[in-house]
Amino acid sequence: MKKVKKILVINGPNINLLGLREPEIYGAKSYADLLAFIDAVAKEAGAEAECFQSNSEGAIVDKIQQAHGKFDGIVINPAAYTHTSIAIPDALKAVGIPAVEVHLSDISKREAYRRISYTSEACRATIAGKGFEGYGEAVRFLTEAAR
Ligand code: CA2
Repeated sequence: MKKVKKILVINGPNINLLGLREPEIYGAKSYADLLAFIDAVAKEAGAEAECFQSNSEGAIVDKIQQAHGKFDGIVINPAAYTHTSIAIPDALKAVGIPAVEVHLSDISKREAYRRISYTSEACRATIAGKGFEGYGEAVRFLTEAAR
């Protein structure tokens, strides 16, 4: 029997407010819609997704550390911490779990300060500008990678 792959999906600051403002950048759907989307994609891929959101960098680092030995892959949208945090990529490298970075918007085509990602060097791939579908691609990629 195939083992169900366990994928941890981490979202950073303000992602819980999706849909409230800037729908032209982040879409009109809510964080609850995102959770339902990820759950459906994971089930279809033969995986189980656990979603975690925090506005705190330290809590995200703690969650990555606790994932060691428990998850087959990590999907991470560090939100604004993408462009500032060194602790998050350090934690990803430390646990060694295959990770994929996701952004709803195309950060390469926005403000100059969003074009730098410290997270990307700790990830196998970065998917940006595809909205919710980016999370779907990341979950499928990691589920396949873990087989
Ligand atoms: O495009 C992405 O997914 C981002 O990671 C989203 C972050 C932003 O800081 C990154 O540069 C790119 C912002 C998260 C959500 O921001 C909201 C803003 C207004 C209303 C609701 C959410």
